[in-house]
Amino acid sequence: MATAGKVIKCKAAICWGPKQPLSIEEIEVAPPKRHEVRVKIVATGVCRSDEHVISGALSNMKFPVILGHEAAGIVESVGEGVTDLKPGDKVIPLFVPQCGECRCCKNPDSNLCYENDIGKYNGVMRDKTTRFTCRGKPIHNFISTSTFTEYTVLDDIAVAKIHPDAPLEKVCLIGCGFSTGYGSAVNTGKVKPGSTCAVFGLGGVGLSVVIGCKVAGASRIIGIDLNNDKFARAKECGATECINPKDYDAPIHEVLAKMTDDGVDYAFEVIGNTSVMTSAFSSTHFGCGKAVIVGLAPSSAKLTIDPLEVLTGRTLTGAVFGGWKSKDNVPKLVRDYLDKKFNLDPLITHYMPFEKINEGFDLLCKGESIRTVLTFT
Ligand code: CND
Ligand code: ZN
Repeated sequence: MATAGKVIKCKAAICWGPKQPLSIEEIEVAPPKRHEVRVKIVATGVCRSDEHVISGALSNMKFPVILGHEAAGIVESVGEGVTDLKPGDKVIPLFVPQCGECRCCKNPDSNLCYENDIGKYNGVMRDKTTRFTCRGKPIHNFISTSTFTEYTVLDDIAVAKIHPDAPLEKVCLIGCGFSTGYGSAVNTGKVKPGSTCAVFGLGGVGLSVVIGCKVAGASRIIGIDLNNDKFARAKECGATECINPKDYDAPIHEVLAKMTDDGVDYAFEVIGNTSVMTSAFSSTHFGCGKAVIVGLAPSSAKLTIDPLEVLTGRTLTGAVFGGWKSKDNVPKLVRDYLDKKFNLDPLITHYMPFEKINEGFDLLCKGESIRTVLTFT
């Protein structure tokens, strides 16, 4: 490519600090260094985790930063030492990288590579620097990805090559929302056929949990949300019934206990609210219930649980990116999508040009969208 080895000027959405709209600006993107890849982003989704930074809920974030972590694109150029990717390859950035060498990567039961930047938010590449500048200032990276830009640079452990037939404006959801929810049910929860599941929060990630519970053969999937507008789509994805906590005087775990002969087999918290996490745990059946935390709570939040509920045989667990070892499994998930094993259409409510990114976040905050996919023209 004519741009290889050169600085690229392009559009990006800069988050200069919390509680202000993203600003579309021209940035410079340096060429990839050793074991790095420069990618042209084609489509990127608007996820609640990005909004947590904009709202200030994640307090240890470094600014300015280019957010965005759910995307798909095409390799523009590769740095030295990159063996598995070449210009023109279709790829998905990985917000949980897979180095293949750390203790977690070597453990078949874990997917949380040591090279991840979730919670630490150092905002840099593996070599501790960034490839972005804007108005002469360096701009931080976001969780190994930064996809709210026409071009980004990724460490090669944070990129998966996908099938050349994959429609990028759909499979971008495999970069976060779909895989996180679906994997939370099939990997982390290990939902069994015939079981009863409760899914708290029916946004893009929650609906993907519902899809996972259905694929795993759950016989009852109860969707819970404060917004009744989310129910029709949840049923389309496989929820067998939906309830709104506002319609009951009793606490929601008591309502669920009545509905399910003393509690559900699996409960998923897909909101990021610690009091809902407590209720989700209390909603599970003694002796065998399992609660899975999927939602990302504000930085300083603490979770309260009754130890007797643990003692009596309930399990509390959680995972990022649905427990998938990312580089190994993202290409397989894309193939499963192409083989029609699941449908991403019910998760996408809006397409918009990238410049309308703030509108995409407004829709999410008003509860009017599931996923908005932003595209570069
Ligand atoms: P989104 O905001 O679209 O969905 C949340 C849903 O919860 C909405 O439908 C709300 O109406 C509903 N809701 C809010 N409060 C309550 C409440 N008290 N009781 C019942 N329902 C409520 O978010 P999303 O689906 O994009 O993301 C969901 C969470 O998952 C969020 O915290 C996000 O940061 C997190 C997440 C985690 C991971 C991971 O790797 N574990 C990856 N991506 C996102
Ligand atoms: Zn690793």
